[in-house]
Amino acid sequence: MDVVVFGAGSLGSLVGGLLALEHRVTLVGRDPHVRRVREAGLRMEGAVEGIVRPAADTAPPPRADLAVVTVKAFDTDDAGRKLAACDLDAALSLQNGLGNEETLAEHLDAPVLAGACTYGARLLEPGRVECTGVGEIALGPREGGRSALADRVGTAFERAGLVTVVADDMPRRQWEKLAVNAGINAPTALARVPNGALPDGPARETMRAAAREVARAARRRGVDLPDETALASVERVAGDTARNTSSMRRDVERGRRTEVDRINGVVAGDDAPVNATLAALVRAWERERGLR
Ligand code: KPL
Repeated sequence: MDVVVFGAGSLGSLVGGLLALEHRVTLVGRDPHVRRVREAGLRMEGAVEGIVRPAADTAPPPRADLAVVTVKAFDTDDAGRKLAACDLDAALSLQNGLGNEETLAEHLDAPVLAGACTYGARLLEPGRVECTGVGEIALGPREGGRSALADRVGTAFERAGLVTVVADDMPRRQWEKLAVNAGINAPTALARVPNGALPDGPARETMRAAAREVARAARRRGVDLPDETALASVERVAGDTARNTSSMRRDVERGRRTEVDRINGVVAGDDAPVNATLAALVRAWERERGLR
């Protein structure tokens, strides 16, 4: 399969590197990372080890069977515009937050699958990515149900050794992941603590309340996500990724814009005071630094 991975950050590089074990992959990202990958290959370390030599560029190739989109949520529109120039059979979003598939579908003629990824990744330096945790990739039609395309993409991912579930309930899974990200990302970014500081620390109730509000917002939209499922999930992930720096904390520490609009911001207007407060605080930080 010819795969273009659009967004060679930490997760995109890891997923692209793993796919390159079996498929023809082009990583699209920024220099100096893509230049280094082109010149010396991509070194994977940690839970997965090896060097692979995918193609690497700053723009997508003219054609691919599949585009895997891994850019930050606020760059999805731009990714869709750039990928529109590429002749694609399908696209898959492996991004944080809700609404990315719809944004991509506005630009692409190809069907867009939804995905949720729990692999942990860290870019160590240009050309080097660390796998900080082997997770799982769930993928399927964005409206739920099954499709031959999702089965085909799932098989291609499995052939490359990625732990993959082809799911018929992607909307529910995405809301559950939203509950996890809403509970973990902004609190760890604001307090500058690792994920594991939340479950037994002073921000435990903030984490739980944010996840509970997301579950309630999901149910209002007809998605069956009980409070208990969202709470169990946010506590499990915070524990499983205890030593991790959340992606939002990393963005804040690097002085970069965050994905708060597509995470806490999605439910902030939904009678969700904890998410509204978290979103307002992170947005205030972004505004102060001229990032929005
Ligand atoms: O997805 C994550 C993120 O940081 O964006 C979690 C699951 C919270 C792991 O850090």
